[in-house]
Amino acid sequence: MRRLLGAWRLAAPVATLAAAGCELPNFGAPDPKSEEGDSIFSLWQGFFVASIGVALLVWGLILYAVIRFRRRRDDEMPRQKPYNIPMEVLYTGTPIVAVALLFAFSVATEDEATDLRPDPAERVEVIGFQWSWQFVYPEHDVVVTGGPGEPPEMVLPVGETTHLRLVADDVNHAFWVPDFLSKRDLIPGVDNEIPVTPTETGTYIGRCAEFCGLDHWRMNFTVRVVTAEEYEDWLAAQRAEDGG
Ligand SMILES: [Cu+2]
Repeated sequence: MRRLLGAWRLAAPVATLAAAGCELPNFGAPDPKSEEGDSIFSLWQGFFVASIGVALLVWGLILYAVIRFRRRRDDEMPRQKPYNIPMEVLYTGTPIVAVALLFAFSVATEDEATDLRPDPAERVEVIGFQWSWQFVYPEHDVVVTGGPGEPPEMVLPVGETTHLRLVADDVNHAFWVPDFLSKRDLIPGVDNEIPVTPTETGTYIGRCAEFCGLDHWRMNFTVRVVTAEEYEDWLAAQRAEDGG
């Protein structure tokens, strides 16, 4: 799988060269702000380039058939050829190969983007409830709790891998930070955990992406990515606030 992924990475520059030296566009995706998002972003670009290739091939063949085999005289009956085995093998085999390749790249990317390390720098427990979030930092005795319409803020250190353990308190929710390009459900009774390694400081919007009841739309939060120093300061301030 890793080797396949390497081939995929190689495919991107090749496609770039083909596009006359200009960089591949985002194709509608936001610029990824995490390492996990980077690999998903490459997959998205690869899929888009592949789909453009397929579209050009299909439209080209349609256009060719329409022009080449058009009726030229009123009384003319086109040649009716029932079988063309090589052609049938080709148009059955090509989509199967294309789908298998896209599937393999998807699995490889998913493996990479969801790989849980044995020793993450930080761990945060994310608890979703109707209709907000609670972020628990078990190693630092820090708890951040939001309420409907009062989006809580998760603070993460830049460049470090944090494991987010996703726990649902009542019904299904989904943890989604669009700029990280990844999303995972919170399901009661299911242990879900995702890694996130933010690559840029800043504040990012987060949402619940699973319709979880009447006030689902108010279930927002923010993720603030800060430097290691700011992170320590924030933890200390939170602890002081909780203690007092
Ligand atoms: Cu929800």
